[in-house]
Amino acid sequence: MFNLVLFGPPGSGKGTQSENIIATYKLQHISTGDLLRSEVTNRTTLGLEAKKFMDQGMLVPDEVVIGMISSRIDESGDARGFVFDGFPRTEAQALALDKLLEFKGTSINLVLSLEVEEQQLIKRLINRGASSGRSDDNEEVVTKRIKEYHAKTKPVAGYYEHQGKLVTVNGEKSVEDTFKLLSAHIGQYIS
Ligand code: B4P
Repeated sequence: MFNLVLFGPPGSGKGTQSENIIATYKLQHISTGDLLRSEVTNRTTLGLEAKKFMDQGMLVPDEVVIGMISSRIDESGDARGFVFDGFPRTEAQALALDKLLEFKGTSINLVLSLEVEEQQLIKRLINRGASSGRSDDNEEVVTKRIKEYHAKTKPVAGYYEHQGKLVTVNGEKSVEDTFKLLSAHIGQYIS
């Protein structure tokens, strides 16, 4: 199996690049953002709880997200590998993911961290908010999401750097050029 974490701040292109990666390398996509938005749309108990945090630009509590990921991995059957998009976002989530994968006899192979300058992130997310109507893509909430990223998510990069798995990639190029940069690293593991 090949397991990849796509890491980076809100708006760095994790979701965008995941689409290209899963199509090219036939991996399963696990996006906590998409899973949470689906729970919100279906008005489940989990979704109604998560919405309160998402609308304020805060991370959803670890226990909620970890439980959701555990079920998603269990449902995956015989996967060639996973792309984890937007997960883990805290050190507690990173530890839980290592344990869940160990239980399946596998582990994270590579963490690709998309680097994008802050003003560019804000611009991209506000642009998306204007067309998608996503409740967490307005200037006030985006600023909070970036603050939450620096406080809770950025330290996760250190966790993987310590394991020798972290590689940083320039995420400011076009979608196509960024994909080429990511592929150069993924291609060292699978074709
Ligand atoms: P997510 O849904 O994970 O996503 P994101 O951070 O908004 O953005 P992403 O990096 O995927 O950017 P995208 O490709 O879409 O999180 C939303 C919320 O869910 C969080 O704030 C949190 O509340 C909650 N949540 C999710 N996971 C959680 C977890 N594990 N624990 C706790 N809470 C969790 O790109 C953004 C925009 O940029 C798009 O419009 C795209 O078209 C554009 N773009 C992308 N690449 C570009 C490029 N190269 N050039 C120009 N524009 C580009």
